[in-house]
Amino acid sequence: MKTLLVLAMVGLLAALLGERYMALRQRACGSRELKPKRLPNCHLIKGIENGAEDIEILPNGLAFISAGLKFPGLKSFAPDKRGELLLMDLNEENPRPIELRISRGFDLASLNPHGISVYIDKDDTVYLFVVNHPHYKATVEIFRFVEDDNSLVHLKTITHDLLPSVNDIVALSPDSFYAANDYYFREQILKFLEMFLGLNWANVVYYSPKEVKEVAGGFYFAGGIGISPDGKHVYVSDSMSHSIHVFEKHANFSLSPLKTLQLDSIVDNISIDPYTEDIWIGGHPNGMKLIFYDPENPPGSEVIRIQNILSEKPTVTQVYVDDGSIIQGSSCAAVYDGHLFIGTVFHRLLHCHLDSSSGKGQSNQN
Ligand SMILES: *[C@@H]1O[C@H](CO)[C@@H](O)[C@H](O)[C@H]1NC(C)=O
Ligand SMILES: CC(=O)N[C@H]1CO[C@H](CO)[C@@H](O)[C@@H]1O
Repeated sequence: MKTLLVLAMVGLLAALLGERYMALRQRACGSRELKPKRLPNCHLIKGIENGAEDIEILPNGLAFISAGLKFPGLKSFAPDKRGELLLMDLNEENPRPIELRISRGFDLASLNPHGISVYIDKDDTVYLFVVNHPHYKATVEIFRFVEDDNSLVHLKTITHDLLPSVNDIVALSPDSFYAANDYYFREQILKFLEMFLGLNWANVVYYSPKEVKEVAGGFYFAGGIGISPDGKHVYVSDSMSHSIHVFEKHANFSLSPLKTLQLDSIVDNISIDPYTEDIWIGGHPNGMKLIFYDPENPPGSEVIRIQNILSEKPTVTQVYVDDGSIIQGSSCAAVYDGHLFIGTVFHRLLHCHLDSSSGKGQSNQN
């Protein structure tokens, strides 16, 4: 009798795990076959060989890039090299990245930058906020950018119980921000369990020196966050439910959900064109290929543009698709003055010239 009971329980557990595994595959896969959709004028930027995970572009065309991310379970072509923060002047004909110098006192050897965000003060001081994973922990580093000598002065390191697994941030002032946690848990094993069981416990947290609070929750994996140019709306990408969530931002920094846009890709980082207000997203067409890296069958890249997200019928356009033969594992897409930059988790950075027709054709409503 006891044996029977144990067998029944093992069977039940196996069935449960099997079901969870199939559900995880469903979430991580994005089952589509990729039809490449390339742009005519693209080239890979020299000097970026192991990731350009996030890109932030200043109004004057200077771009910050976080490079060399190392993350448990993700490929790295240079596992022993520390991460870097790069600067690139997009006004140049052939922009080249240079490494930003970081002030003494900051533990450079443990730099492992992830999402980044910029805040520009009234007096034009530029603050660079960097999600960092020193020894795979999660911190937010705040730097002041000194343009005269392309350096960063480290101002502070922020850690908090409500910032267990920060992935991306939006800077709101010189010392406050929204942070997207991709997991609820801090420890790797519990994160794995959270992902495996498909718990939607990831959240968005508002941080300031005076107040720290959860402002949105219920995400499977909050992988990207962005704010509208007028500061009234906040966008969160939930990579594992393939959706973009739109929130209204209140004066007290609370967020109320407005709508959710369902897409067909593992949406990652969000970037917003300050002029058109279009939302640009780098996505992973197949998450399994990202996790189980095979150079013979690499993960592809996809760039999606959303126009008029607040309207009843937003226009969703697949602007660029590659099967991985050119660029692998796109994590972000940012535009500046007719140029599109496609960054990746561990691969390279692609620079494309957008002409007036690019991206406008073949829009598919979603
Ligand atoms: C924040 O402001 C919104 C809108 O005014 C309000 O509905 C909400 O209750 C406020 N939240 C807190 C925590 O004060
Ligand atoms: C800036 C940001 O949202 N970071 C995300 C960009 O892409 C990588 C790769 O998946 C994610 O891990 C980060 O979440």
